[in-house]
Amino acid sequence: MARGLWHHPADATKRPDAGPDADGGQAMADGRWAEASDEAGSVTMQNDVTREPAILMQQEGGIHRLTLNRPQRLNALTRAMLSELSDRLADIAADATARVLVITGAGRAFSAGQDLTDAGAIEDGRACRNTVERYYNPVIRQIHSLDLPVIAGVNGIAAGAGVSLALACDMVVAAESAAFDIAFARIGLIPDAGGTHQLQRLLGPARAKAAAMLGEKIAAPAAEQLGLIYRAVPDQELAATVDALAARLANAPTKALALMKQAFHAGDHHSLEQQLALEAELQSQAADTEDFAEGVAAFLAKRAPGFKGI
Ligand code: T3D
Repeated sequence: MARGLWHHPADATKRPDAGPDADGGQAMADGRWAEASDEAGSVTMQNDVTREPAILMQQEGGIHRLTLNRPQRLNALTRAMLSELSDRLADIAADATARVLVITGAGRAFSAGQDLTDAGAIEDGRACRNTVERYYNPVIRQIHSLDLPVIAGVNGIAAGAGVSLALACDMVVAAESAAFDIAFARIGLIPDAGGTHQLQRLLGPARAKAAAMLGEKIAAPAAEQLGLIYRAVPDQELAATVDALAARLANAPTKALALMKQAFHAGDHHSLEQQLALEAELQSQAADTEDFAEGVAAFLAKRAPGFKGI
């Protein structure tokens, strides 16, 4: 695996326009992030005393990496961060060279979910609806519809919407010491950002309802056993495991993977007949790619394929 993708966030490539001076933000003395919102609830990107962006973006060899970067708050999600995340996801969607995306967290957490101090985000039902509809749902839809595989590298605790964010990804690999904290009930909310959808689909309704209603914290090894995530690995192996997966996927037939993703998502609500029809359509698209021609040619020539993602 090429170096760099698991470097300390401070090493990451930074957008020159993401700093506090670029958007009028104010660093707060205690290191928290300041935010500014207009009457309609829109939020401008701000910064903290580290003067780093809330979302770090790195790219190398078709592998994109987004790091939630607010470790002093366990990467709790503000509307500013979600806006930034949405912008970065749009950048990746527009990048024809992108082959795989890794999402992870800086510090000891993946994400503690909604920042409960984000003024204006959760005051009442109206604010919550606005936060969910304008900030969370677009990000979940973007990950869902991204035409490439998305890996969540869950480096530590994921709580509330942090769980939903991880589960929106195509493959979740977690450090063994990480946990998935279905925290919503503890503060009187329901799982959102696709949480009810993913938990029910992955755990089954009986287990999902109990986990949500009891506010269970599911340790990563148990999450793997339950089928909630792909793999739990020893903490010291997380970086290498995610890097190896990303490298492998970056050399895979990306278009076929994107079509698979589409088929699996549709399979959530399709009958067998609908799914058979969809598979026929998507297979015809896969068969028209250069990578399919390369895959067959490589097989017949008894050599490794060189997929280009086209
Ligand atoms: O509008 C909407 O509907 C919004 C959408 C909501 C979806 C949600 O995500 S609701 C769920 C929100 N999340 C939570 O309720 C989890 C809250 N956090 C925790 O329960 C615990 O922090 C953890 C179990 C995640 C970790 O515990 P621990 O003991 O390892 O760490 P800690 O000491 O609690 O947290 C460290 C710091 O992070 C601490 O700050 P301090 O005291 O050092 O200044 C803590 O306040 C801060 N922090 C942790 N989570 C959040 C947070 N600050 C703001 N918001 C948080 N969610």
